[in-house]
Amino acid sequence: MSRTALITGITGQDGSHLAELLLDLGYHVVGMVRRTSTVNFERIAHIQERLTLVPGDLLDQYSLVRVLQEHRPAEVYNLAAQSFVKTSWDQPVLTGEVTALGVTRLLDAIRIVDPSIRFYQASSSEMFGKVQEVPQREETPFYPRSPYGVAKVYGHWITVNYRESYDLFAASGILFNHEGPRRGLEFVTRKITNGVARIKHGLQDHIVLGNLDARRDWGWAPDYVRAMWLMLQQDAPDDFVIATGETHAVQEFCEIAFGHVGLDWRQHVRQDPAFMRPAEVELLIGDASKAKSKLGWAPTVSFHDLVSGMVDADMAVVKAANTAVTA
Ligand code: NAP
Ligand code: F7E
Repeated sequence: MSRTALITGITGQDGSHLAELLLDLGYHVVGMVRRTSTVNFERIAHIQERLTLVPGDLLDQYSLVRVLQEHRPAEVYNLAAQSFVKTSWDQPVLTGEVTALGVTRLLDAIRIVDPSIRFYQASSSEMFGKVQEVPQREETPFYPRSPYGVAKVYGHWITVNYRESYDLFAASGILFNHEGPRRGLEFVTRKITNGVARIKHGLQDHIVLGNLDARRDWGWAPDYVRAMWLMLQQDAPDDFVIATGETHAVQEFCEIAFGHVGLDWRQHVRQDPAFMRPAEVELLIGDASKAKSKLGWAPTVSFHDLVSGMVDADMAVVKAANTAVTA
């Protein structure tokens, strides 16, 4: 019989990639989805028939207990979160409830229903915030710079605490930014590549961004979900940094993205303080040596190919939508 894995946040970028990977590996994949007034299954539509989708919410403790009791997963991947950093200043309490306390609700449900479940927590490089060391590794002290970052620090430490208190197999992946064509349109990479495609197709003239100097360690999302799975296949639970080891400024992303379709970014990018953050994370660059040596993990896509691949994907999406409208 195939192993059952539960994914929270299956409708998100990472959830959809992880579901594909686990299906390929022969898992029975259960995805927890929250109630919405319109269906938002775009990222999993192509695999929906192979998934078991069940209702539940990280805000609702009993729904988590019920999902575990009914579906008896061997592995739980907690990817659900209020994940947009900028929104975490507008909704700090909700961010704390979902992104921080939601982890405790799920861990406690596991402790009660079946403590042999293997648990993955989606921790984040945003925990490093105002970085205390360059590059950042598992031992680098945290200094979060947003309510989101603070919530992720809580989620990370409650995962460590449940591992040490109850001997749970609870692993925390400290993942640096990872992107792809399924990235939400509000994040800077997709905002740029979608904007490039729309400008190239004559649908708009420019995009408006915030801080162009911020530097991130951007990787390819499918590589990163593979690391999540690897963490739960080890003999013992542990924490791992997952990153490319390269850092690039938002401006460099713009240069490559616009340049890829023959445009000069300086003619199409404007800045507005509305997109600046009350406190910024200026520099992130990760050291994934531990993941390389213990998990055998390495990134497969270069920064240039990541950017150009996202532009190509958005060019195709905009072209298809444009053709449908004008047909
Ligand atoms: P995403 O695209 O924003 O997806 C977030 C998911 O969480 C969505 O499926 C969303 O459901 C779900 N969700 C939100 N609130 C919920 C609630 N109260 N109960 C149940 N589900 C809820 O995020 P992502 O980029 O895939 O990231 C996955 C995880 O990794 C997140 O925890 C994120 O914070 C973390 N992370 C991401 C990165 C990155 O670069 N992508 C890096 C480090 C860590 P709806 O579709 O209904 O909104
Ligand atoms: O911002 C700057 C912005 O929103 C990246 C999440 O997945 O990765 C993500 O968080 C940088 C920041 O991602 C705009 O100020 C400039 O410095 O794409 P982002 P993020 O905040 O790094 C981490 C690892 C996570 O865990 C999160 O869940 O780009 N920036 N101009 C802009 N950012 C946005 N969104 N929009 C702009 O117009």
